[in-house]
Amino acid sequence: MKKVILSLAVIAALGLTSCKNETKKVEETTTTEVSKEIGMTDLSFGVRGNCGMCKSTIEKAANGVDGVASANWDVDKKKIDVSFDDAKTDAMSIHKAIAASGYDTEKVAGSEGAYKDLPSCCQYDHEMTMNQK
Ligand SMILES: [Cu+2]
Repeated sequence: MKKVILSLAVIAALGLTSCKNETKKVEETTTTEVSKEIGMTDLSFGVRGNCGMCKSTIEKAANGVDGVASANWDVDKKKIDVSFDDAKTDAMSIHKAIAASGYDTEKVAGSEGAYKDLPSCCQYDHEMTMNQK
């Protein structure tokens, strides 16, 4: 009798596990569908800058654009990775926002006024190569 109860318990446990797995699969599918609906676009482009302070200024400028979900500027490569909702904004708006904060991008030259207001350590060389490997 004990054996029967034990095997019933095992079956119940297996049943629960498979239920959990199914639930997880459903959740994953839903998440994928949602992100497709939102239509996130990933973009990388060159942005000049020197240091960690530049990084926070550049990323703050990019994140300030409505529709930008994430922004990560690479200090060594002089390049930014942005993820944005293309229903809300476009690449050029992000270029312009970064340029307005004083930083050169591949497409838009940085605002000279904002550049002059940057801390001296952040006043990068305008000849700097962007998108370094
Ligand atoms: Cu800096």
